[in-house]
Amino acid sequence: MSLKKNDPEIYNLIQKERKRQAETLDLIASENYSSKEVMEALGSILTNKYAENYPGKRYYGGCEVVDELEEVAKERVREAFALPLDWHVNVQPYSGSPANLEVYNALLEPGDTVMSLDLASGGHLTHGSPVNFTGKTYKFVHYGLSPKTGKLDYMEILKLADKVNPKLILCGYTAYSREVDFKKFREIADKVKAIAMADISHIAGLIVGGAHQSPIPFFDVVTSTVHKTLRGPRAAIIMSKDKYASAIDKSVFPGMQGGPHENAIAAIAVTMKEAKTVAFRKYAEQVVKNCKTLARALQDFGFKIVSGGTDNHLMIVDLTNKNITGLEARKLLESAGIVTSQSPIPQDPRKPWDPSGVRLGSAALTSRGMKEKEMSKVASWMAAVIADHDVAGKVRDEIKRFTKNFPAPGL
Ligand code: DSN
Repeated sequence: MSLKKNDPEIYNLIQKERKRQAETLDLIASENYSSKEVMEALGSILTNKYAENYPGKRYYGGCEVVDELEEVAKERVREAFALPLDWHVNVQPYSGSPANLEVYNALLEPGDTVMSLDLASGGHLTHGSPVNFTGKTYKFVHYGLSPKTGKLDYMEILKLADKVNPKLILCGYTAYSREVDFKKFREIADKVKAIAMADISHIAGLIVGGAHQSPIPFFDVVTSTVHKTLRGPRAAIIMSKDKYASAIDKSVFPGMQGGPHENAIAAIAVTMKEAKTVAFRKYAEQVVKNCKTLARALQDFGFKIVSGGTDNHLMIVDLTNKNITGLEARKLLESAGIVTSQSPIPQDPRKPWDPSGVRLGSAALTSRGMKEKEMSKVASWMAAVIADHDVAGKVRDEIKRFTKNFPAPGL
């Protein structure tokens, strides 16, 4: 009895994807390689269990084991993020988008004003994009990045907050490469009496690993996915001050979700244990070192990096001086075995599907054991392919050989 024997079509597709992951360089800033242990929990018999509601008050029998499991997962999140005693954890959100919706649903009324960074400047669809449910339901007012520096301009954010008087200010980004001053956000939120919410999906692993400041001492509610720099399963968590706990729990269940995915919750628990190790602290530090090295090496090849560099695991490469669009670059690089995502640059004159930049991240390559030397090599491959499209095939072969020396965890 095996997938290989009983469903070779799906088995073969998984093998094909495994090979693709092994033989390419993953520079997608939101991706990573989970450990075998995380995947073992995710693929376990826990997938069979229904457990609507929370430990101790489920609607189903037979929940004594998953009750214990969910408490362990919550406790490990508390430890990993060093949560104060008056903070609450919910580990049931299916992923980052539901987690954000669940917080809005708990703390806002439709039509309430919320401030966030716009998607094109590095926000997220669920941060009030007009095409998203959040943008249609709440009155999102977007702050941008300084056109001069490509960085957050806290004075401008304060001015806007004073003007629009938001009920909630959201700080959290999918494409912002600089350290965030969470204390400043707290001060702005206090001035206008807004709830301060952070979506740390991208930088959560850096925070737990000590390579980025944490918003928790300053904020009221924090959401995060677990699968980016944290290297966990595709799932999410909500951490909040106790005074919001009941509204948030009710919003998750029964407000917006049914039965929690206990297999994913087990994998969250495994992730949090891994994230507490010394090895993970070293990993987080190396992610940042690698990203800085990659940015500098690309700059040496004449690439423009939005904001002039990076403090975290990602960067946006502005391709306007390279005579290639973001989509074209993504496809060209992919043909050479370098996998990225196209990305808008601040105030991008081009459309989101084919914007002016690509986003790069160092989290996945660092999980494969690559260091500064390898980042310089990656930059030189990228520069060679963008300068001369005809070398893509040769680079593809070199990368296939190169990746053999850096086996990805879990593959
Ligand atoms: N789509 C994710 C990213 O790539 O950043 C965020 O959810």
